[in-house]
Amino acid sequence: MISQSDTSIATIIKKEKLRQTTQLQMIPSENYASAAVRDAVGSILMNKYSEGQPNKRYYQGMKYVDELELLVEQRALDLFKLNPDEWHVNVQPYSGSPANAEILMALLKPKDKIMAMYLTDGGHISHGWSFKERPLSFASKFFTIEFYHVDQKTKVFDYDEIEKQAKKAKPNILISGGTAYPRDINHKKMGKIAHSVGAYYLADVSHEAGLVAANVNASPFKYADVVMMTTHKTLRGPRGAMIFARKILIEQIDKAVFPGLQGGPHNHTIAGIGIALSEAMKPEFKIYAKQIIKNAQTLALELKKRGYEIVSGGTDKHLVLIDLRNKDISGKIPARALEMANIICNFNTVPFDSAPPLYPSGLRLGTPAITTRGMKEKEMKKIAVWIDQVITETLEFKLPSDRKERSLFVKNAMKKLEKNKIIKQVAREVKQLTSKFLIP
Ligand code: DSN
Repeated sequence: MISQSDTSIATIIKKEKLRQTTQLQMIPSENYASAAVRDAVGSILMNKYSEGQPNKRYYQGMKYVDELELLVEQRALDLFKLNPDEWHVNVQPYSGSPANAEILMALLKPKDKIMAMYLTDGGHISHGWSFKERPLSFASKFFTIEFYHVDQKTKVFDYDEIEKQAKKAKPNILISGGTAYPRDINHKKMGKIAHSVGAYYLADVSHEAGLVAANVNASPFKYADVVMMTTHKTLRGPRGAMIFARKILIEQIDKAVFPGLQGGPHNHTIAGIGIALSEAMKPEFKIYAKQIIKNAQTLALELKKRGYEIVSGGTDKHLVLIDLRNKDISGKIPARALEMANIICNFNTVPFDSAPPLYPSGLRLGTPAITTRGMKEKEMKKIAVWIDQVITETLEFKLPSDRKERSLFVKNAMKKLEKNKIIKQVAREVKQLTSKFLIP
């Protein structure tokens, strides 16, 4: 028992548990895994090394871990209704960024070209981000990157434009997916574009994995060569990832995972993934996934009614991106003020954002975790009112144009906002609401 063996760590865990219980967790990539998933991740499976693939290992003592990994692979294929003659899955990746690096290492040669979603249009760092010419990810360091963009007006992808760009750029791989694109992706078109220029199509559905599993977001499997997903977001499992690949590619993928970029698989995590996959097969999960979307759409609509600009005008999934440029404020101070009010979200860049990533113009909100607690449209309406009340209190704090003054300015603004009576009142009301909705 940690509470007896290490009171320092036990106390931190207790405090974090209280925080997760009493605040609204609205970061779209976060969720609450079930107690069964957490049991598996804390189990004795973590004691075992198992480099290699089931029945092809470099260690002895593999009988039960082989059985486990084969079972979890089978569940992954079953959940997404995949034919094992066409698809295989590797359940060993430690998380999303390593999984993406593994896919690139498997399928590309150094300097080959990746075409991916631009970061501020909702893309992901691991698809090849550079900042001020400095490569910030494995992908941008070793490959050539070309980005595609959302339409300037609709903030939605224009697939005809992507096609034209792909014809010119001739990428070796086309990637969709990321962290902040609120719309469903047209995988059919993306697959067609990729294959018309001889590229692989990688669908990174990390964010919407649970929504795809429940059939409420588009499935990429018919059109993609490789599908990557993390397991801890809408899929509600432990932190980890899975790479699904067409049979012809799986040997390269497996080799890139081990020995390419990883050592021993985290067997305890694989067991947790297996439990999450079986939970996602239940009818209740489909209801949950539908409610995630209804909640996000209600939230978007209620915020829109209050004068907030919602990127792309709404959402098809679990996330809502507010563009605060019409309020002339950065997302940084509102995100911190919302934390004071017990609402946890994150500041985020928005399409065509000229502000720097540390002081971007948006706020990103998500509904997976609060939907797990059982909240519905009624609560979303309340939450939208609170978010509006808190952001309104921050409107006077416009960031100074001199970048060097910004950090001190934010510090001083937060000192003032700490005493704000409306924010304190919202914090109390949020606490009251959260006390009625248990966490697993
Ligand atoms: N950091 C995750 C997110 O918040 O979307 C993606 O890697």
